[in-house]
Amino acid sequence: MELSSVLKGVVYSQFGEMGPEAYIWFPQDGTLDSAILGLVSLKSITILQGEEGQVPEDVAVVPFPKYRMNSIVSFFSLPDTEARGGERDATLCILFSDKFSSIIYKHLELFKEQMNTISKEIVKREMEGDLAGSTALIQEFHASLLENLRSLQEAEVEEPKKADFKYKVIVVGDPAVGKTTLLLRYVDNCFKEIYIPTVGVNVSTKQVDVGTSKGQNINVTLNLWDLAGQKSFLHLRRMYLEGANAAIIVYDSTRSETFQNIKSWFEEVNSVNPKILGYIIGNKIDLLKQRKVSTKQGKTVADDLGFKFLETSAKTGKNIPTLFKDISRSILTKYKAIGT
Ligand code: G3D
Ligand code: MG
Repeated sequence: MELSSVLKGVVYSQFGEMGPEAYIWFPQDGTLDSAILGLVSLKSITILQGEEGQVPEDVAVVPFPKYRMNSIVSFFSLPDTEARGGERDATLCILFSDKFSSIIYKHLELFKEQMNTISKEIVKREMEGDLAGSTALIQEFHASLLENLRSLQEAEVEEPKKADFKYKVIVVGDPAVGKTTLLLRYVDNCFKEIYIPTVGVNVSTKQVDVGTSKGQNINVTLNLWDLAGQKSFLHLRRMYLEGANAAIIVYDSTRSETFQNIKSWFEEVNSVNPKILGYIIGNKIDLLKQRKVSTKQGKTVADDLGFKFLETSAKTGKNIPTLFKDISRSILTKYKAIGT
């Protein structure tokens, strides 16, 4: 696979006199045209300034659906004696094809570290007024990202496990509860994600070794369906839900309204796919102090609906392997008898 189809570019933007502008970018072959560059700088810097003037510590994942791209943005400030507060906002943005969003989620920490290093280097160059130095830096960063992706890809294609059974698992829930993070951070081969634009769905795969039965090792492949973007669920309901072997309904344990909406998600799923094997997942349990929904409340609702219940953190990975293992085992028990 051409890795340039995965990596779309690197853009360094500043909040200049005229507002956000792309300052240095790579590649320079015209694939990043002025419309894309304008949008990238505007959106990344606007997000930065949405945080009440605080520079967010972390990086953010920012989608550009119009260009079928997804990005990681890291924020930093440039010393500027003429600017208010003596600082100017800047962002560094890595653009990926959104077919490969799982690369972002799976390797977020790695990219984050590299972006922090590069932005520090940019600040140094800027203080010296070394524009050529910053330009070379962005270009080198782009090249090193390609190199990085190559090694990640090589590491992933080794030893594909033999999958004995394949199943479709759908994930639903309110926006921002952590569906995509939960699925993509623990995906097996992030170079193999499939995007179905007509439905606005990302399908990633997860292979689960469920142990041995009658002396034979059994592997299960889960095709995990995740809604991309904010497309209206109503329009794609049937295609999304049909043929699913299991459904995961996710809520955010720090936001009660996402918990209250479980019932309506359940009804959506149930209307097309009654008696489906289902899970209610209370996510973000790493945010101890912000918790609004108790384990007991979650369990009670799941019991009422006849779904299984687990609490997870897509951030720390807590209970995610357990979830996938349990889904695989339960699906096997439910469907194996009637073939696949
Ligand atoms: P969605 O696909 O359900 O819309 P996302 O949700 O996976 O895009 O996640 C929304 C935000 O919640 C993301 O933060 C993500 O990092 C964060 N998140 C997801 N799961 C967890 C978790 O278990 N713990 C914590 N602390 N955060 C989580 P950003 O800031 O990128 O929007
Ligand atoms: Mg999502």
